[in-house]
Amino acid sequence: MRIAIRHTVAAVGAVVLLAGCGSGQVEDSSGNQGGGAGNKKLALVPGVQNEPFYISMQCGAEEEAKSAGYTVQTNAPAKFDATLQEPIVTGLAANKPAALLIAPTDDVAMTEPIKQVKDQGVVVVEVDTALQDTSIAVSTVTSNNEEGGRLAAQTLAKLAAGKSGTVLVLDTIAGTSTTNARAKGFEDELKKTPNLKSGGVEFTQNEPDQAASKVTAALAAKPDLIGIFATNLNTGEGAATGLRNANKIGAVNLVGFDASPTEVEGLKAGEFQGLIAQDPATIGREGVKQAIAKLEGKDVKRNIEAPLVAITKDNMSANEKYFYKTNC
Ligand code: T6T
Repeated sequence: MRIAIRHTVAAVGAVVLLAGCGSGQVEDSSGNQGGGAGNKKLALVPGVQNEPFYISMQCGAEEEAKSAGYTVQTNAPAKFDATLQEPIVTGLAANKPAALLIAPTDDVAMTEPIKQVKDQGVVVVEVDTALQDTSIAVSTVTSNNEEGGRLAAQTLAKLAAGKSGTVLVLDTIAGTSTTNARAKGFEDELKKTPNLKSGGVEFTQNEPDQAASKVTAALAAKPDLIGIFATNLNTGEGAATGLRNANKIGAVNLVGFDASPTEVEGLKAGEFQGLIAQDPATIGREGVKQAIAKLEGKDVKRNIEAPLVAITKDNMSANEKYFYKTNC
């Protein structure tokens, strides 16, 4: 079920500012957006707190901002949940940043709050996830998530080496643009491997416990389960727990997304057979670059693709630079 959010805060401020310039963007005397050339504050609103993917993104963003003379204030919801992310976004009105870098937790429900901030003159850049409405952000920096799903299907096909069986996709939440695209890319690519049958897509709400229970249920319902694709970090870590609890480590191949310390340890230990790692620091860095370019009246790239890499035990050491951080 999709989340409905009420949008009340900041509406008054938005009307006043809109009346001032008519375009929905506040401009300083030089014609730049972002509420004046003196404002060097950037806000980063990730999808969830204390998670290595977003910590690595924050590190990249802070590094880039510092070298350009800007600061980044990061504030993330306690859970990957639009009802918790929305008040953080509307609360920005009290201490307006020049630009907002945001990973929207829902591709529809977060539209209105983000639009309200944009209407107050704040430059919006999407980092990682995106809204369905492409008219709000000036730039979107993300991995090619469909391609990541296709890479996961190819990895599982290789691991199956011609053996037949069912493959399950564990996605996070309907409305998370990135993981939904990964599931789609995976399912499309899987059709090219007739020995592997799709066991469908199940949602975990981004909760490791739910991922573990989905694995337990799938092992009981699908005796020919041969592989699992977990579309993100929490889902992958939970799926590994499910396989461990059932003594099925290695018997069912697990390909995860992301490269958290726990996932990397899991790959070393044989709990995962593959990981599709992203480059969150580059996403943060590029997001800041595009925000500053817009603020300073320079050219902005509307869409930027960050690198992805398929990591297995064999090529782990060559890909250490993709492992996510827990601090900068
Ligand atoms: O996989 C990343 C991110 O790309 C996705 O949008 C949400 O989940 C993560 O943050 C990992 O937990």
